[in-house]
Amino acid sequence: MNVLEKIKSSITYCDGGAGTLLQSWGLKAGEKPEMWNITNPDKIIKMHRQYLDAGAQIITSCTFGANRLKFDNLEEIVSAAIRNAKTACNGHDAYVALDIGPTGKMLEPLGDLAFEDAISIFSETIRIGANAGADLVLIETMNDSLEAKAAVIAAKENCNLPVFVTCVYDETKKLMTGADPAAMIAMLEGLGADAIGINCSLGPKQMLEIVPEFIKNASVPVIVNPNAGLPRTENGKTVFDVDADEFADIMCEIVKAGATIIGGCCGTTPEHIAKTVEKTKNLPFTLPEEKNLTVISSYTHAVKIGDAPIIIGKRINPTGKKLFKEALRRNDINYILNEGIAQNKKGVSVLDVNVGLPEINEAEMMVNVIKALQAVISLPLQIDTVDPVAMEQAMRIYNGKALINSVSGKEESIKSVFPLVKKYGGVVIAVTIDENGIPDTADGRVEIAKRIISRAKDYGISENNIIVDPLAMAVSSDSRSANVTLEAVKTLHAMGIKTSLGVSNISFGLPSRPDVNATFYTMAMQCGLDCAIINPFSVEMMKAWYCFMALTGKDENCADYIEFADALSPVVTQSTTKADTSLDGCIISGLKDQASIAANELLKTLSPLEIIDTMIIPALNTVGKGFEEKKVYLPQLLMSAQAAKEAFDAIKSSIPAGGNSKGKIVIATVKGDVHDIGKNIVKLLLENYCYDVIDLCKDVSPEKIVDTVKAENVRLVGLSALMTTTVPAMEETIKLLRKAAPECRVMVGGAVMTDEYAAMIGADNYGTDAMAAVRYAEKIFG
Ligand code: B12
Repeated sequence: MNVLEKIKSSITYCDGGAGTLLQSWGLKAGEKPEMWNITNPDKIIKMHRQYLDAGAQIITSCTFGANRLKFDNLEEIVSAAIRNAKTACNGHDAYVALDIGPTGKMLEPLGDLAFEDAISIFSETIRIGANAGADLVLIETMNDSLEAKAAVIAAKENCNLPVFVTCVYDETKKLMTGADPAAMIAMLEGLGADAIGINCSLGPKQMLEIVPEFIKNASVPVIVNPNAGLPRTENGKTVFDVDADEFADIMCEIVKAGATIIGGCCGTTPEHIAKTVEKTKNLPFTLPEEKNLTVISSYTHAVKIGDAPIIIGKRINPTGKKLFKEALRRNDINYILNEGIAQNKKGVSVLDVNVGLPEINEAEMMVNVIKALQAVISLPLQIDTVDPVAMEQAMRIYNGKALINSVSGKEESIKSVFPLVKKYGGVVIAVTIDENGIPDTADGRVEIAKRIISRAKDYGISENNIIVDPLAMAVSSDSRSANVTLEAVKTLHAMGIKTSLGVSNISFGLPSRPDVNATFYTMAMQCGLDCAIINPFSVEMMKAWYCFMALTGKDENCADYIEFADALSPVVTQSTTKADTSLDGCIISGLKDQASIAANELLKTLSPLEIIDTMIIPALNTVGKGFEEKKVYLPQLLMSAQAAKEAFDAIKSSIPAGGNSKGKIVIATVKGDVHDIGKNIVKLLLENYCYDVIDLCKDVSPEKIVDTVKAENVRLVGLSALMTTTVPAMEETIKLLRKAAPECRVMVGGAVMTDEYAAMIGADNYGTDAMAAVRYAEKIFG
């Protein structure tokens, strides 16, 4: 039986954590366990055997961190790891999973690792592991959806092994970079993962609460590998509190909730697995049902198509737009971002992205626009192009499961689009046109739709991943045209096939087009239309949509309609398409270039400090609050921080440089902390007051600070920390400074700091803001 047959026939047991066992056999803190595949193979084999004896049927190779960024001898390590696991399996009916953990670097735009480089890093490990004889690839502990996507693509491109993927969710049921389970399931099932689930970070009790989200959305078997409880620190050591018995009891509940592939992660031992096997083995085995959902996703959430009509914003498209075309020629991505942000504010669910212009490189532009949009907007995108190269590159880089516009009934189109949909996942809009043109009857269009769907199945793409666009044609040139389209929508809807329309074609050549469009839109929704590509700045169209939602009972208590109607003041109905370009607006939206322009503009009327205090800091506070409330995601937080930095840089150049130095001051954001905006303001002000500032930047080790203080004979140090978790690093730095340079004074600051904290960790002074740093420096240097 291969592993895919196995997971579909009974509960399948994975192994548990490696760390606890290996440490008890001599693995030192900081030593890389992967090396033990070569230096201590007997112990690695012994660990695997203990798990196999406990009942594990899938054991994971000791290759979690095995990638070329961390090891020069990758080939040797990975082959040895698979060999050790296979040796351990002798005499056991078990499978070896090639374990793939995160690269350890953040992907762009959050970090500096390019998406294709991530794919290449994973590919190398996967090729070696597959050649060495692994039975499956287990991609685990992923906390970023884009990195998970890179790993799955690498697996699919480099081997034919089954691919299992588990990610790390926090207690708010989201990945670090924002994705919820439904979004991850949509993307990973689209990419062809064979089993999907959760591991690490949480204990079984917390995971039990997430399992229903998986069962509700997944069609493939669900994996649950919890830690032995929530990790906590005791005397500098990480400890886990859930013992084998309690663990196994909760795992019973997890199996009852629908998970069928189970094991453990950090802190779990062979005993945890043995107890789990013993207590769960006689429980009923039920696989998740095939969901047949039509669902797309972004890097934060999934959008299900079919419940209520969905608006696809159509304004990122150069057709008939002079300014847009010029922006594309100028490579003005900000113009496009503004269109996206403004449509997002209007409440669309998906953004159409079309950047096709004969004179530009569409594929390159498409990729850049998708990256830029996904850095600041969390809506799913519709990739709208007829260029197969642009389509493939966009689908590859897209963080989620995209909507694709479009495939037609022409064989040429089918042959170029469907292999991409099969490989990358996606929901594709099928337009009812073929080699013979557009049929002028509803039946003719439905026939093409059926043929496209049947051809999709030949490629292994299911009907739920196809949305049919039966095409709206100008009613001014054929008075039957609206009826034909509506009839086709109705028939397709009755067949359970999802539909979409580009609505505004219908009014071509007529006066007062928005009224015609809106009426047609309402009629189409009444026939069951699922999606429409519309201009969300058309008040008529939005009225049609809000009214329809209210009238069909899809808007509870008509609340959305009332809010919409209230906002329809004469000013709003001017349908301005401008995003907010005030400085705080730019920072909140994460628009870097515009933040810089806005800051320069403000300098004409405000002082640099006024801008910092009344614009930059409040905007960052708004974003920070949104982040805390999980309304803003890490990528957006990062873009806001970059926008603040741009504004800050603009202001900096207009502050006059100080005179002769009054003294030397070292400043740094402490180890483990990368927040440096506040520290930079402190630096700016100190320099402004004629101090010679040695800026050690961020994430600075205590040793480096001490060395600099000694080498430069410095009398004052300013330390910044913004996280509760980095206050200990500040304390450590102060301790070292006291020993090495007792005469040196230390002032501290940063959002988490308070007077009490500062006293507790032995600082000489606490400053609430940058001015306080200057005042203290004046005191020290006289
Ligand atoms: C921007 C930002 C980021 C940016 C940082 C970019 C950069 N280059 O700095 C990015 C996106 C990278 C980021 C990442 C993370 N962040 Co952050 N981030 C923020 C945010 C929104 C604003 C911080 C800021 O710049 N404020 C504006 C500046 C001007 O204020 P300030 O630093 O306090 O400085 C002023 C004073 O304190 C003082 N001061 C500062 N230093 C010093 C030093 C001295 C000597 C003196 C006298 C005075 C002084 O003067 C300054 C001017 O008046 C805050 C939320 C918030 N509103 O504070 C969260 C926040 C700090 N981040 C947080 C978290 C959790 C994270 C992440 C862990 C997220 C994640 N899950 O990965 C990572 C951490 C990465 C790391 N290892 O450090 C949490 C911290 C929670 C906590 N209490 O521990 C916060 C509070 C958000 C939240 N509520 O959850 N973040």
